[in-house]
Amino acid sequence: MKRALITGVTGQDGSFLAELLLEKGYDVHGTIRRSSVDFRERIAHLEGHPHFHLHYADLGDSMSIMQVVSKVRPDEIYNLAAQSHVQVSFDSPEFTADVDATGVLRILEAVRLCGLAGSCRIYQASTSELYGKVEEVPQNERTPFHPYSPYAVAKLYGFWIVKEYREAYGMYCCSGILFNHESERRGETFVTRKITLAAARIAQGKQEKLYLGNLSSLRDWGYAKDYVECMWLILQQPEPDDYVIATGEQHSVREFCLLAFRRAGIELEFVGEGENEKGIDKATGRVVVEVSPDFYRPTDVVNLWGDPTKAKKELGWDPTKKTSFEELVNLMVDADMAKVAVERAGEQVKLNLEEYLEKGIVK
Ligand code: NAP
Ligand code: F7E
Repeated sequence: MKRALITGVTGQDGSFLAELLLEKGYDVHGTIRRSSVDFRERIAHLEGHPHFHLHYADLGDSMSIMQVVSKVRPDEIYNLAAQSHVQVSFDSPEFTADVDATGVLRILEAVRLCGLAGSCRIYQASTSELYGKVEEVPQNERTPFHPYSPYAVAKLYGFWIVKEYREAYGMYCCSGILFNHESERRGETFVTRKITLAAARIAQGKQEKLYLGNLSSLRDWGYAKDYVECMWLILQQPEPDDYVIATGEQHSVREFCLLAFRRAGIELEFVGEGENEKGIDKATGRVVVEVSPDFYRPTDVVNLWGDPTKAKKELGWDPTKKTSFEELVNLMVDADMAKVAVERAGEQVKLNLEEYLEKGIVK
């Protein structure tokens, strides 16, 4: 039985990857961090599985990394742990550098010091943000990098140190340069999930308006569950290498909004420009989307579009046979419509109970 270690198992990708590896018969070990509130909802359904194990470790703490690597002695490590929010990286640049850059080095050194350099394969979660202020469109493995945020600069170090250890020590370590991938498990402050949750809340009368930043920003958005398959495929190749993983399609934030609100039952029309642009509910004339400069970034990446030709040819991974853009938007909105409906039902039960208690119907 192969042993895999996933750092960042509580995240969107970590949870999907853990499911995939368990299905493939792996013994799966994941790292978690201590927190004052226990927030592990993405992996709650896996806890108790006989081949799913959790260990405390922090990418900022070499000793904890050494400890978990020496204890698990994994055949494969998937390094997904990161401060992954680009906007937050402007507010916490040093923490982001420590975790997203030096953290990668800590993993590589732990593997070497534990004598696993010849046996343990390592996947590093690299990112399309490396292309940043893009130098060509679409972007492939040969496109020059131009990182454009503290997050991207930290991830650039991660990318290069992985390449360095591959060349210097012959280690099997690879980067997946993944373009944006989303899901019903996406963090609520990333733009796609922020939109699907707001569309569901507005449609069910629980929110008035959605405030967004740059509506014209372009992304190549795929489905996270499809993308974790590539992480595994990348580590199964005869030779270690780096791969772009993308759909090969590009859409704007505005387009994402239009589809999401439509799925929630609201037909939108955008009018105006720049900070004055508004999304109007065509049926009622009500403004439901507005622009707020609070969500503008000091430097923003606005033109990401991946070319997945190499992954298609060498990994046999074909994005045209995977979840389409519209299917992705729909599945995210459907999940949030259900989540909001459950929340509303819960609130109603609470109101009823309060009323019954007040009237003495229940004691
Ligand atoms: P995510 O949902 O934000 O998950 C990040 C994970 O990292 C969480 O489990 C988090 O733990 C953990 N983590 C954060 N800081 C840590 C630290 N100091 N030590 C240990 N663990 C730490 O991110 P994701 O979307 O799944 O992305 C996974 C990886 O792929 C990240 O490295 C991200 O940068 C990269 N990436 C993502 C995308 C994308 O579109 N999703 C694209 C390209 C690359 P807590 O739950 O305790 O916070
Ligand atoms: O922003 C614009 C924003 O935060 C996408 C991470 O997983 O993917 C993710 O990073 C775009 C940007 O993702 C809002 O300015 C407009 O241009 O959803 P996002 P991201 O920055 O692309 C990459 C590949 C990663 O590696 C990262 O880990 O949308 N945008 N209005 C907004 N973005 C947010 N968050 N909120 C807004 O209100």
